[in-house]
Amino acid sequence: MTPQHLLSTLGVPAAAFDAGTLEARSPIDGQILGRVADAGAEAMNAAVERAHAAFLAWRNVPAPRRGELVRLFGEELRTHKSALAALVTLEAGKVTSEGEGEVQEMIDICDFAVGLSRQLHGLTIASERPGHRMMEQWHPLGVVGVISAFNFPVAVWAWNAALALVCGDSVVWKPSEKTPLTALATQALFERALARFGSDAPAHLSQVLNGRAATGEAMVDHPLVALVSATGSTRMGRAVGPRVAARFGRCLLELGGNNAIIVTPSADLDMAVRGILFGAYGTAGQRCTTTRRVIAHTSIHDELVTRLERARKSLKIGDPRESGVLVGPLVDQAAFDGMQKALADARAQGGQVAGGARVLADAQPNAFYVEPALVQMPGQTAVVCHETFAPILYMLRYEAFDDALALQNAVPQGLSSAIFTNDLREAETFLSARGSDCGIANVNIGTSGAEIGGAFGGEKETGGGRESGSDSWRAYMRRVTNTVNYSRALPLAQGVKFDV
Ligand code: UN1
Repeated sequence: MTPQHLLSTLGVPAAAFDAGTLEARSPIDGQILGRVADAGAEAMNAAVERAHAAFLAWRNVPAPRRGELVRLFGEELRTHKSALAALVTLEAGKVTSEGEGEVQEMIDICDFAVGLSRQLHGLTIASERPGHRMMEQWHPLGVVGVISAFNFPVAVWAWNAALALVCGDSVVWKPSEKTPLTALATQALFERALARFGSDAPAHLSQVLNGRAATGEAMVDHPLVALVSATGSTRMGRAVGPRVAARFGRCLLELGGNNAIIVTPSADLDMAVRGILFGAYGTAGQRCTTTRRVIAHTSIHDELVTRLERARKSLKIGDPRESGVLVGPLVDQAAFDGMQKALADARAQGGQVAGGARVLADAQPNAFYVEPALVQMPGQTAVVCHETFAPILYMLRYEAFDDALALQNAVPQGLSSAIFTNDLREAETFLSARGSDCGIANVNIGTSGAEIGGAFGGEKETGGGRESGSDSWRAYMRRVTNTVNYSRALPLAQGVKFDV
């Protein structure tokens, strides 16, 4: 199906993607898929004001009823899963099953949010004063601004929007400049759900504004945006975080990762090899959870390298729509240049590089396909500590388990981590307070491909935010502590006397 056909199947009017200064290109072949308008700061400011008006009405709609809207949206996603997934593949270059997995992740978070819409619980708290009761309530927060990245062009928005909507917030979305069309399609599906929902949903409950930096900056700076939830590079987070803090807004940051897998002597190597391959080379190394480092015990290091090398060379690279292809293209030339620079740095820092070359350049001169790279490093040098958004796996060795833990934690990022071991002591130590310092720590599975039920995010330069499952919803609400006095006296707390 052509991109135009997919977009119209998904309900996007042609006028939305056939004019404008932002070009959407397919990483598959460099073809222009469509052109969209760059909204700009003024349009963003107006959208935030409309969103705030929507919030003022939506916060009064009972939460379970708000959940009904998200349920209807989940139905639209189920109906149009393959079309939206195909568009994700075209615009982000993901292989078909990963495109479908991404839409499934949206459906999953909708289901989660529907249940949550009846569970936005607060606590009751024992008061120290007689005849008093304390409790806390969670109330809608306001306008939630979402900044998303090209690599999960729709699922990460859905994590935020599904929760925000049941929490009683309105949503304004600034998608990646590289993936404006999947955003328009998602919005069109949301509007279908809105049309079926009924008149108690206010206009402008969820809006999408494509654009360049100025569009996003206006959102970041707008005092009516109560929460900015931003996914992307640490560089982007460093720009966004302080600006939101300067106006005392809330930020939820999900930034870079530098995720490692420790492989110990007792590990099931067949499983470890599979986990590492998907983690390192799946999505062409373009997930924030991608496995970027393996820390292998000296006794199994060489065997692991041999097995990984054999498997790496057999991975089918190419058009992500073709069956059997596991590694699609890099998103653009800048990603390719970044990868080549990292490999040159790795060589200069003593690394032994296998793979990494551009392939299919004759057939696809405007696209960037690469052989995934495996790099044996003499130690955790500067390039290993840096997140390069490409399929490069650095191999490191360790002798003592504590050294493996130290290496795992000695990078600036703290998103995901894993250990392959059959030794209970090692596994539990890895998960303990003195183990992995990441937001995600796994045993005998890889670093990527998290389910939506858990809280997703990480520490240090990853930004500290938590999205998706568990109690991440609390970031989208404001907490109010209530003390109710049902006695006839007015005692003060802490025994303070103020008798008049
Ligand atoms: C991201 O790369 O920004 O855990 C999100 C995973 C996916 C989400 C990744 N569920 O790999």
